Amino acid sequence: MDNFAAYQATAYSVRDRLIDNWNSTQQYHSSKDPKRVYYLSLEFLIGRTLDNALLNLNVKPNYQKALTDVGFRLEDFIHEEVDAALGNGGLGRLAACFMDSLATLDYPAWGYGIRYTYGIFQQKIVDGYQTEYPDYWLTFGNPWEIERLDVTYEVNFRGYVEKYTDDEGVDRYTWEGGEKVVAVAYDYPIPGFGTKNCINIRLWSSKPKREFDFAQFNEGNYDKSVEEQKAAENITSVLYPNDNHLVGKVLRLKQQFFFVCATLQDVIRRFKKAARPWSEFPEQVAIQLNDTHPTLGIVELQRILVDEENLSWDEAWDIVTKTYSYTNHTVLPEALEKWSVPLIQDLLPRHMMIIFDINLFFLQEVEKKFPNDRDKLRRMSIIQEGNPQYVRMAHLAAIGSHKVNGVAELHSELVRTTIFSDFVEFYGAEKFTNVTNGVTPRRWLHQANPWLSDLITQKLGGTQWLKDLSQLSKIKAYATDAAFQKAWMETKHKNKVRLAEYIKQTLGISVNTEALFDVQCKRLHEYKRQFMNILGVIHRYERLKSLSAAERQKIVPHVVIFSGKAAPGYYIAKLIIKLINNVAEVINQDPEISPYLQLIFIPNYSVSIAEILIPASDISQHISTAGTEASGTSNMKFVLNGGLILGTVDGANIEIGEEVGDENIFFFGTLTPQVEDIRHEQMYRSLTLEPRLEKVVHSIQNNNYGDSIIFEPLLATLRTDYYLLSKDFGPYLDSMDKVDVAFKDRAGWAKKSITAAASMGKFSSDRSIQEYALRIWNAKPVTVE
Ligand code: 26W
Repeated sequence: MDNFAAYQATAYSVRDRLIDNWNSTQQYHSSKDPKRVYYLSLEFLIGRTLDNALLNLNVKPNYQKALTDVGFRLEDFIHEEVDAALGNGGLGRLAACFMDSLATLDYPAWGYGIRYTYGIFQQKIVDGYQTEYPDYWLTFGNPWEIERLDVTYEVNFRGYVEKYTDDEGVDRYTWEGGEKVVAVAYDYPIPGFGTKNCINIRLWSSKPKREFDFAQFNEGNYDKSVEEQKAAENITSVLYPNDNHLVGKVLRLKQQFFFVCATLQDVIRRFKKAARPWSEFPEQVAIQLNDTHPTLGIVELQRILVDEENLSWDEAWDIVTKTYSYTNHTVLPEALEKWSVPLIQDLLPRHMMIIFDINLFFLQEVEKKFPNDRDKLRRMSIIQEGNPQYVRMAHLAAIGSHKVNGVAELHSELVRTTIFSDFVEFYGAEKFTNVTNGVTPRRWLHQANPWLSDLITQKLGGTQWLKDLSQLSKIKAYATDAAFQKAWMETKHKNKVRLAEYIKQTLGISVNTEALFDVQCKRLHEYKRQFMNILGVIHRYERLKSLSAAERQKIVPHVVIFSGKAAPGYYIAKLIIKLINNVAEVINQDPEISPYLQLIFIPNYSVSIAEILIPASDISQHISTAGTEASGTSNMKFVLNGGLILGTVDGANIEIGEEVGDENIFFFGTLTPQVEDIRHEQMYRSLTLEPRLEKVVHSIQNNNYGDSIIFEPLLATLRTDYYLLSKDFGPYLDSMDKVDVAFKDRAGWAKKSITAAASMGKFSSDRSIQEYALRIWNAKPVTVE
């Protein structure tokens, strides 16, 4: 039996245990019929399951022993599992962390999403450039899903609307005709840590209604006979690889409707098992929209209640708005979803009518409250006027929900004061709230960093901290204890060695594990400023070159590591990857400098790579232009693993700073309120670059890092410098120097690392989920007996 077979055998055995708990949980919930929480997300970035399931079920040692008895080692084959990578980045991974917390905290919750045949593309680097390959993750089957051929629903597209008058003389509409496809459920059991509760992520896959058009086939039209089948399967084929950038493709809109339509039928079927009146629906059901992507669910529920269940418009709308709540994850204008009216009209004619009605009734209320303010009506309308008109999904989501939340304090404030300022005035401030993101300590410490997890468990005398992360603060008492510092830094070193082995294996480069490991891994985006980081690396390299051998000895050696994918159509982001790789080529082949500086781009960033990278970092960079990164969640994972942050005053960095204390985080850069003013200034005078930046740019233009002509479009972005690289470059380099000074003091660094990690209790996703449950869902835990 080879490693892959051993993995599969183990996985199928663990799957049986999961299914046991999952069945008990479902039965228990059915008997109690509590209020359910439904988390609707177009993305779930789960990663691997085997290790996570073994740890959450608390059976890892038993499995290890049993495997040893038959001549296998778990560590040898655990990496055989392919990641479930059904997400782009932060939003998708947050959904996965939330499912772990919902299960662990005993909530009767469901995740709903799409079972994409192809997850996020695989990235390979060819000649320094990103190239994309399909992520066909289901080739060898998937032990972690249960195909539910017994759970299927029809989903309709196109067709037409018919009007009739009901017995009470009310105008009613029905959606007729159209093209039907079938949604098939695939269930993913999600075990809680230290509980029997095992919840479910239900992912939908599209299938044709009829496998085959026999009439066409018999007439010899073989292509035509399978056309319908292919079109139906296409809907759930591929995850759209754009993060924080809208690309308005029809197929994406089809995915969104397909998903919410199947989900609502499933939710309503469960609700109808008990013969409750519709008015009780919001007491039994809370639906959370993970960004605007599932917003059509608001319209679809209204349609079902009015057209199919014959409720009055007002009764229905009351139920809808009490049921839904919406999380905003970005205020970047290019990421706010808009769909053209003709497109929706064609695909979902009845829904387009309902959106117009929702808008009409809403604007009537606005007009009542703020009479004669045409401009306000125009700004607040769901419909953006123009040719064509557009539907603003964020407005629809906010109007159709009882709560709207941002994902970190600063971001929620920006939500209130920028994109929804008129809405705050209209609804009152209470509708707009904050729930700061969190991460699950089970995956991001216990699983990813077993050495550190064991050390903490030893010190705290048990694993209770994994269910109550605030208990971590007890290790602050040992922050200056020399023996504890030593043990702590030894785990960091082991993790650096583990990462170095991975780098050696995949890239053939040996990195210096005594160096400071400086990591930036996240989606490539101009607002995240990987460009500023690589320009800083060039600056460091050229300064090292200018030093004498003796002077170099005093410099803290750095291993700089980048990882991340660029959206395939995002040209500038792809150029940044190319520049990083070109610079790496020069630095790593310079034997004079390599002892002091190495530069690594790890291809194909994924959850599994993050699990190796994060525990190994000394410093990680979270350097977005202030006001652009809604929260960030990897920042939390790094600090939880004893890494420190070099970051801007943005997103959750700010709250991390509040918890760990100013001396344990390296902040720099322009503050949010100044960003707009600086942009404005920069528009009216031609920009002179910060001198050290200017020098670096010249060096690139002098072809020191390959033929510079390919980088022209990238360098040109510095002329308008929308993301303020030039403004922040000096302070950025200066705080990097402060990092180096701090790193030289080994005991001082250990103290910072321990204190910072011990201060991270707030950033457990358990805390986030408890806030949602209490303040948004009004849902209570149910202990499965
Ligand atoms: C329609 C195109 C599109 C696709 C994805 C627009 C926006 C998105 C996501 C909302 C982008 C995203 O993942 N946002 C990230 O959400 C994380 C979880 O809240 C935050 O931590 C990140 O700061 C935010 O960028």
